[in-house]
Amino acid sequence: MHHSYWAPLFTAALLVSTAASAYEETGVAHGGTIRGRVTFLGRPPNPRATLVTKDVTACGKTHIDDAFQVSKEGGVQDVVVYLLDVRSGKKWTDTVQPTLDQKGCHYLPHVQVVRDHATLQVKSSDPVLHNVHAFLNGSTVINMPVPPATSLVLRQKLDKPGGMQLKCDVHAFMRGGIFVAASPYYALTRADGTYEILEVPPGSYTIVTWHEVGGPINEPIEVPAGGTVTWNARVR
Ligand SMILES: [Cu+2]
Repeated sequence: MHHSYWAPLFTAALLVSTAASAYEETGVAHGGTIRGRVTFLGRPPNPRATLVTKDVTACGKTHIDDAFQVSKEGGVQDVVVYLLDVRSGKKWTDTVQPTLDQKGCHYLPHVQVVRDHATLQVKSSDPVLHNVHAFLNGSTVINMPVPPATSLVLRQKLDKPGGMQLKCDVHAFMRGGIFVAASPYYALTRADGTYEILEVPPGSYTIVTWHEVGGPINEPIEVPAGGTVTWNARVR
């Protein structure tokens, strides 16, 4: 019988696709909102200046450390606030072709969130060699030299969810971050540290922060149907 021969194969394929469990856009009824503000815990550090000894024409003579962007009122910019393990809900609204540029020996944007399985376009606006060295939990996941050719666009598929720290091996002071999101339930804090996550299916979640050097924070949160919940965090 053909059926009994093929059935185990189909079952195996089904198990594999279930285990991968990609995010599903199902729509949301009576979604809730999470909003709040991330502030610096304690006294914000004075931005460190590094003396540049190489490629000064492109990089400038000093490089101001841009890991922590803290506003006068203590708000921290570029913190990713996200919900853990959300399998279905609202539609993705992120850009399909995220870009990482290298300009004046800075990664631009300094921190960005991209959707899982997106293809990152890597380019350089500088006349010097750069390198995109990305670490996820301390391990190298990308190590890509970027030659000084402004028309060149390199492509890198991103398929490991989580926050990656970026570092240029040519200019050790060049740092940045890319967060690969497994669901669209994330926000990147604004200059004043505020953020909001919309259209959350009502229920219990774990809310998490990721910052290129600070945190992380991890807490339970309850999102009411059609309502708003405030969640503030302090990072350092
Ligand atoms: Cu560089």
